Amino acid sequence: MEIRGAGRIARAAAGALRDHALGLKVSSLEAFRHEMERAAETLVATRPTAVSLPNAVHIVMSGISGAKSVEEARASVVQRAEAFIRSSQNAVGRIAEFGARHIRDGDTVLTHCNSEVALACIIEAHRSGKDIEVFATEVRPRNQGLITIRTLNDAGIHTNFIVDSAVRSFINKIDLVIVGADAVTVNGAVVNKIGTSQVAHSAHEARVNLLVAAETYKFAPRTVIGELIEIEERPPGEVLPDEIAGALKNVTVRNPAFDVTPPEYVDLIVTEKGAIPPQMAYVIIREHLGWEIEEFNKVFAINTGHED
Ligand code: RI2
Repeated sequence: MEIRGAGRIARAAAGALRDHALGLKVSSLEAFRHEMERAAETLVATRPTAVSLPNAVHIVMSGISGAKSVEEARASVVQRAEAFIRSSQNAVGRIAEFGARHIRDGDTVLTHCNSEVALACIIEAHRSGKDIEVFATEVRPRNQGLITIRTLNDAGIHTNFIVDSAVRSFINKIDLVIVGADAVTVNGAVVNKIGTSQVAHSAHEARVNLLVAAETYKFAPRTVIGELIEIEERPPGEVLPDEIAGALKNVTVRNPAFDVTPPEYVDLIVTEKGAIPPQMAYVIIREHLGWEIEEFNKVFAINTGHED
């Protein structure tokens, strides 16, 4: 939780692999591959939901198998990691540009949690001279809304800070909801911070459009073969102090960190390749993430132990 936001997590993982590759003192290619794979597994295991993390690791590691020497493998990791970090930063800029076009002068925008790329859209709209107002939620239990309101405050954008349960009370004042994503599945469902699906439900009921700002590496390739996104459940102490919960013998505190918003509640997903309806998520996975169906089969074979 020291690094927050699916994009920053992905960039941090790419940077960690690069640094690890640069520091590895091994003589055989086999040992280099083994050490890098171990590092990749450690990184992927840190957060189960944000698919940007395994996607970034996959992109950085994908040159190792074809390398003929340690130096070639090392150079490939470094080059791919740096290219990923650069393209990830560029993606935020492009999405901000595309997303801002959907925000009109005079709009009131609601956002939930702290998404670098959703905020970039809002800040870009403000920067281009549009007069906008924002409602930002608190985001229990980790209060990421505080980071959001500080960023918006520093950008000079008038912001209303509300508790999560107040969304429906204010939804009729809202023109557009913009959120980020930790993962987008092949059917266009959006996995994002817990509470997003309630926000989306309120917006849908009130006929308020919901826009998701998500880089293409947040789309989840393995959902094509039916794999589900694991929802991280965090320690109950984040919700209720252990000394209080411990005294309540019949109470269980549950703390899922993410939820799933169905595609019917999503109007548009803005990626760096352009804005798409959620139904087009498969095209992003197939054409922009570079995952071939053979690769799904390979992953599937590893997971099940079957060869076909
Ligand atoms: P960006 C965050 O997860 C939030 O759920 C946010 O909406 C999403 O990642 C995308 O964030 P966490 O890391 O990549 O706070 O747009 O658990 O910054």
